[in-house]
Amino acid sequence: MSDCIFCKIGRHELASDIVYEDGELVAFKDINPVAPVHVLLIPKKHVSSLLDEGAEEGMLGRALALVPRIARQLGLAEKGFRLVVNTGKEGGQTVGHLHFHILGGRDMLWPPG
Ligand code: DGP
Repeated sequence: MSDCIFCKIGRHELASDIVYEDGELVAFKDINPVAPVHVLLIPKKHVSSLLDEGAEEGMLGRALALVPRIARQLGLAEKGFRLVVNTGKEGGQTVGHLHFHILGGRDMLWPPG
């Protein structure tokens, strides 16, 4: 999707603070952080959400397996972190490109708002 902001970040057409990148996935700091550490992990390929048929098992598995590595890199391994995938309108998704929020650096509340 040529006009998708996260596709543009993945193609380096839009500036972002990248903390991890490989051929398939990229993680960058959220522009509007809600925790001291707030990073978004995305596939470079356009996948609109977890409900998209393009959200295939292999990519999802690799993304999930990468989360602890990124969490350690960000200093979140000792105290823990939260992983969130807002999905669809009622799920609170505002950007139509699959993204995993990695949140840490403070105590998280439950239930979430
Ligand atoms: P969600 O509500 O789950 O769709 O989260 C979208 C997140 O994306 C939100 O926390 C703000 C972040 N975001 C939106 N636009 C940009 C951008 O251009 N750059 C970066 N780094 N983050 C963005």
